Amino acid sequence: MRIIRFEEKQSQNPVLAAVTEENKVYSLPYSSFLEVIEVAKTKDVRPVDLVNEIITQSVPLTESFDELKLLVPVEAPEVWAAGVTYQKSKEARNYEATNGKLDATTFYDKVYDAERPEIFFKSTKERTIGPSGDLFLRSDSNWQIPEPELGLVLGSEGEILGYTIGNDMSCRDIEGENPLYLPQAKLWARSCSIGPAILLAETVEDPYQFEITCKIYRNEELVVEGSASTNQLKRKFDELASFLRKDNIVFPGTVLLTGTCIVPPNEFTLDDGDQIEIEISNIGKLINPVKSQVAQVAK
Ligand code: DO4
Ligand code: MG
Repeated sequence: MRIIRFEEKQSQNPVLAAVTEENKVYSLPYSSFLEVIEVAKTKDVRPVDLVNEIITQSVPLTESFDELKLLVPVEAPEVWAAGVTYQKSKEARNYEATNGKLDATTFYDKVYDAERPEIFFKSTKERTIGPSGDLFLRSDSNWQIPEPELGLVLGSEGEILGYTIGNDMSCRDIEGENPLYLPQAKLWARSCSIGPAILLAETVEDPYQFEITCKIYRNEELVVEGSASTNQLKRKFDELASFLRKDNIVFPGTVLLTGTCIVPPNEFTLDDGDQIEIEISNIGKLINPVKSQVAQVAK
């Protein structure tokens, strides 16, 4: 069972809805994903049971899922991200930090094996965009890529309420130049997208079996394609969430991205007009066009 938000055509108001496995869409009498969680808690039922009860008493929308103008499924007050949680990411970070001339152990090797994971601040509600929104390129970077990641939607205790898709856009040149530049390599306006749906946690049998694919199109031609599975993750999701929670405040609806396992070829950089498609099994496809602010000003 998935939860989405979409913009109602006439009123342009956001509507919360549930999407069944058959792709049928039912609007829900709540204003947000977090309200579903709250009401379920009050009634002492699982969120999926609450949603199923509503669905059995209502009719699906006449519009199909593909016709809806989707919004972020949750207005995450904060987005955090874990890094170097997959072998592939460790290799890519070592490449950019050493210009491909790795000859010693790096701090990326160390963090991959350390007890404490890398967790960094990625985005806020105001900087995060949803399905179909434009992702911006940074104007002072010449080497930018998407990072397709599974996102955990967390409650205030750091508990995993659901799963979504996230794009941790990154500047490999800034990150590789100096690790102290990480916040600038990761965080700028519209450098993070999430969506299109939240898959309720209690409906997922094994979160280490998600298949992730990423496709990048340029002038409608497929220029990058990669796939991976969450079974390649070095850590556990609860472990990542518990480190975020340690001595910290976790605002309900916070999204924790869990690291990238797909890296485009080293010679690739994103360009104005590219389209990024990230798909995760049972969650959906997060599609975003890419815009260079420099190219927009020059036009
Ligand atoms: O240390 C850099 C961040 C790595 C990252 O974002 C990832 O592995 O996904
Ligand atoms: Mg990342």
